[in-house]
Amino acid sequence: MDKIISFYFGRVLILGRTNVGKSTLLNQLVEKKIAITSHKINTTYFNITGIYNYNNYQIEYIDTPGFINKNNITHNLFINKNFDIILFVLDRNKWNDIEEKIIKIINNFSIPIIIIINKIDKISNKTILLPHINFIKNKISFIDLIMISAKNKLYISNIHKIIFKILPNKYHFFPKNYITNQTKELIISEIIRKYILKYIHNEIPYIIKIKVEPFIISSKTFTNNINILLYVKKISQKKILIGKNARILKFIISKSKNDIEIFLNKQISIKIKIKLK
Ligand SMILES: Nc1nc2c(ncn2[C@@H]2O[C@H](COP(=O)(O)OP(=O)(O)OP(=O)(O)O)[C@@H](O)[C@H]2O)c(=O)[nH]1
Ligand SMILES: [Mg+2]
Repeated sequence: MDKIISFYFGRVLILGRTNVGKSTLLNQLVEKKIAITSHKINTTYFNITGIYNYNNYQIEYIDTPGFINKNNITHNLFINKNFDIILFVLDRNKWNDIEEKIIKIINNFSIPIIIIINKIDKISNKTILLPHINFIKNKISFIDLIMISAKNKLYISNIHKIIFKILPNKYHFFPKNYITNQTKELIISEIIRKYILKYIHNEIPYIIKIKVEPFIISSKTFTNNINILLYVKKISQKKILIGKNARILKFIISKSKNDIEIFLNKQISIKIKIKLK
């Protein structure tokens, strides 16, 4: 007689204000660096999917940009999208109108919520969280609450364990080796944005559009050329981006090149054009 194997699959939405550590958590959950993270606000720009496989379990994690909560667009996420679980990520006991907005929306859907209290490595006396946990209990009904440090990889596996228990009994949606929905072009544009964020210390990174032209990795040639277009709004922004003696642009290129080569496992050359739009 054939042995019947049960498969479990579910979609898990990661929500929370900017900078709470959602993308850091996604990378830890899928054990791969697929989302960029930074200490600056509004780092993530697109929803990023990461797949975690374990035996007959498959979890699709969806990391969201924190800024959507500020701009009242969180509810758009739920249109025509089915989520099985929500991870609501908080930065220790920080709570203000953004968290209020988020719970107003998620309380409308009967989706199980897991509260994630992140950055506990920054608290020496954990008991200060107790009154906050009581406060959250009065605000929202959740199925579990976990305290973690995404940065230090503390208690991440507890999240998987809780999710496994409530994952729907469904066939897997993705092939086993599928890790992310991001195209290589999108990942490269995210790498470049990371270094622009790093070397430019004002609001410019948020008004730059990065377009990586589609390319095919060829095993025949030693290096691959990657063409990148950066769109800025003003000539002054272009100047800042290039820097004195092109210092900043060279920095961004050399740092990005290194990361992209690791990601593609291939030597590349990068050409960046800055255009006004
Ligand atoms: N100390 C500490 N820092 C953390 C932890 N998790 C994340 N961080 C830091 O918090 C900052 C923001 O992390 P991200 O993962 O980019 O935050 P995010 O929620 O994805 O932010 P947006 O994409 O803007 O919505 C980064 O500097 C991380 O290194 C943690 O557990 N402890
Ligand atoms: Mg992020």
